[in-house]
Parts: sequence; structure tokens; C-alpha cells
Amino acid sequence: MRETRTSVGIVGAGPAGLLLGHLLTRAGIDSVIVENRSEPHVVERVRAGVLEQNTVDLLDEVGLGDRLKREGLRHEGIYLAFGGRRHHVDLSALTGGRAITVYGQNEVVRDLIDARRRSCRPLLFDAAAVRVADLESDQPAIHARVGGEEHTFRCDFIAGCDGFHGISRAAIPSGMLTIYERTLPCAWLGILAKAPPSSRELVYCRHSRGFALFSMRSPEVTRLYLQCAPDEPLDAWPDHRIWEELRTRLSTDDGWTPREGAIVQKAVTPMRSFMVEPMRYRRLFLAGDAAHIVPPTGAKGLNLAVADVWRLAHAFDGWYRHKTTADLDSYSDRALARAWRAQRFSWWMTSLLHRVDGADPFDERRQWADLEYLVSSRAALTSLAESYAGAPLS
Ligand code: FAS
Ligand code: PHB
Repeated sequence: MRETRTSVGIVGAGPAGLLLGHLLTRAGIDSVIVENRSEPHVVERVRAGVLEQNTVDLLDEVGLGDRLKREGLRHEGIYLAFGGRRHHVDLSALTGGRAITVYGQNEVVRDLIDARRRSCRPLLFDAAAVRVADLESDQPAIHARVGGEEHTFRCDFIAGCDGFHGISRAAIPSGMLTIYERTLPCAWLGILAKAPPSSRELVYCRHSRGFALFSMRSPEVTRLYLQCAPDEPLDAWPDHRIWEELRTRLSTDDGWTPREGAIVQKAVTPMRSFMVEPMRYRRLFLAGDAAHIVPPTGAKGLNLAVADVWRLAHAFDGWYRHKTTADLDSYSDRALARAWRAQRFSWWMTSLLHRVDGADPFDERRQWADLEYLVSSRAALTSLAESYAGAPLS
């Protein structure tokens, strides 16, 4: 059994864990990242694709902006579509120049892994039987079997960046946490298609048959989503049926319709809202999906994970540089304040644009009036734009 001493032990090599490792390395703070899946799995996993202005600014500030600037697609607006018409939301004009950038989460992860490799700091994939221990002590530990050998990483702090299904949150004594959750009665069927995007910007669509989203990954690849039942079997959706449904929901009276192409990936993602409070237990700090899940309609998941580790890295830096616990002690409250704002916005976007089975005619007409008001009110559009483009990190 090998025992290694480090400052911050990080569980999980998703965007949260990898970015935290990067920020700590820049601050001269030692860390180890332990991931239980393989590198190809972590890199190829298809997830988010929209980066807020502050996420792009931070990645650029910490030396991870080159490929993002070269290959990312900066969008100064989005479309809202309903009743056969697309309505443009000029994010940039409504927020004094803030915008979003479309750049796949897996590209962000690829850039972060490359940076970690260049730093020569430890990044362990395929770690088995990962568990955290001694949380009551001043030197908590991460235990894992790597390459068939038992490892113990003795840490000052542990960052639980292991997502919703990870072990970090589960390691906190249950009485110490309050959980808020809501499972939505729908899911998203998402596809990647080899088709040049036929819209320059994203289209969020409310249709009587359900929500649909037109997004993209590059000038050659379109990313599309359909609202479906939570337990929808994928084999009920042959490619032709997916395109038929996308055409029906997304096509608008001005003749716009999504360009079709070979579907290279498809998956159903359940939709839930989940929050845990506090995001800390003694020297274990939770960040990203390990602490909160938002419905993807607001494109907030990845951006929240980035905001959490930006704040956590600051807090660790304050401890190692000045031995102050101020930011460590306020981390949970401040991260939760931002997460609840993102939860509010994601829930609002979801209720505005999704069809609710069994919704009565009053609810349907009220949803319609909500959309009509939104696209006709600069004040309402400004509220959407500032939440969607993302508030500066603070
Ligand atoms: P992640 O889940 O990305 O990373 C956690 C890491 O920890 C993973 O690599 C995992 O393998 C590892 N891990 C888990 N258990 C472990 C253990 N026991 N030991 C060691 N490592 C362990 N957001 C959007 O905005 N738009 C989208 O379209 C979108 N699509 C999504 C689709 C899916 C299927 C999911 C699950 C999420 C999606 N999200 C989307 C949200 C997503 O972007 C997350 O918010 C983001 O991945 C959060 O990053 P992390 O907190 O790093 O968690
Ligand atoms: C995506 O491109 O994957 C995407 C975009 C916007 C969302 C969710 C997902 O709200």
C-alpha cells in the first residue's frame, strides 16, 4: 500500500475536478486527481455545449482559451420559437455585450487534461474502489486501487467533484445535509448529427407536441434535443422518426427547418433539480454536480461547476497564502446562492418551454401568454438575457 501526502485531494476528473486542479497548480498548491473511469470515456462523453461569458473569460484568463477562441462559436443571441415563428433574443444588446460560446464540454475536458499533463501533476484514471475516509480528522484520505496497487492520498482538504452519482456526497453523515430535489416528468432525447447547422444561433422551441432545442457543436455538427417521457426506450426512436419529430416541432412558417444528416450519437437524459446544503463537511468540499443538478434548459450545469471551483480555488489559496479560513467558511453559502439563482432560471425556462402531460387548457393558454409577454417586453427579455449569458463571477 502506497501512501502519498498532498494538499488537496480531488475526486473526479470532470470539468469541476480538472479545472480545480488547474487553478490550484497555477496558485502553486499541490493536488492529486483520482478518476474511476478511463480517459477515453471521460473525454468522449457527450454533455453540455454552452459556455457563459464568465466561463469563457476565466478559461482564457488561466491559459485555456486558445483552442476555445479558435474553435468555439460565439453567439450574441438565441431564438425562442413558438406558434410557427422564431423570435430573436439579442443577448449582447440586452446585457451590454455579454454573449455565450458554443464549445463542447468534452473539448473543455480535453483541454484541461492536456494542461494537467503539461503540468506533470498527478491525474489517475481507471482508479478502482475509490473512497474517502477520516473525514473527522485534520488529514482526511482518499483510498483507491490504481493499476492493481492500493493507494492512500493523505490530504489537508478533499474536493468532491465526482458528480451526482459519486461517493463524496454519500460519505457525509446523512444528518449533516439537507437535500432539496424534484424529478421532472420528462426527459431529453439528445442527438449529434453530421449536418451543417441551418441556424447561426440556438433555437429553443415550445411546441404542442413538446419542447425541442436546436444547438450545435461545430460548422459540421448539429446537436438537437426532443422532450420525451422519462422512461422513453431509445429503440422506440429510429433515426427517421427522430428527424420527423424534429421537423414537426422546429420548422417555422418562414420555411426554416433543421438540416438533416447521419445521427452519430443519441441518448436520453433524465431531467431533475437537486440541491444539497451545505456544500461542505469539515475538510470535504463539494463542487459541481456532486452538490447540485439543474435541468439543462438553462444551459447552467457546466457553468455552475466552473463557478464553484473558481470560488473553491480562491478559498484554498487564501488558506495556503494567508492561513485565513474566511473564504473556506463562506464557500458553501456563496456557491449555493449562485446555484439557487441558476436553479430558479433553469426551472423557469423549463416550465416556459416544456409540455406538461395532463396540463389543462388554462395552463396551456397561460404558458402561451407567458411567451407572448416575454418576446414583447424588453424588461422580460433583459432578465432572460442576463441569466442566460451568466452573471460575472463574484
Ligand atoms: P461530472 O459528472 O461531469 O464529472 C464527475 C466525474 O467524477 C466523472 O468523470 C465521473 O466519472 C467521476 N466519478 C464519479 N464517481 C467517481 C468515483 N467514485 N471515484 C472517482 N471518480 C468518480 N449541462 C448542460 O448545460 N447542457 C447539457 O446538454 C447537458 N447535458 C448533460 C447530459 C448528461 C447525461 C449529464 C449527466 C449532464 C449534462 N449536463 C448538461 C450537465 C453537465 O454539463 C454537468 O453539469 C457537468 O458535467 C458537471 O461537471 P462535474 O461537476 O465535473 O461533474
Ligand atoms: C447543448 O448544446 O448541448 C445544449 C445547449 C443548450 C442547452 C442545453 C444543451 O440549454
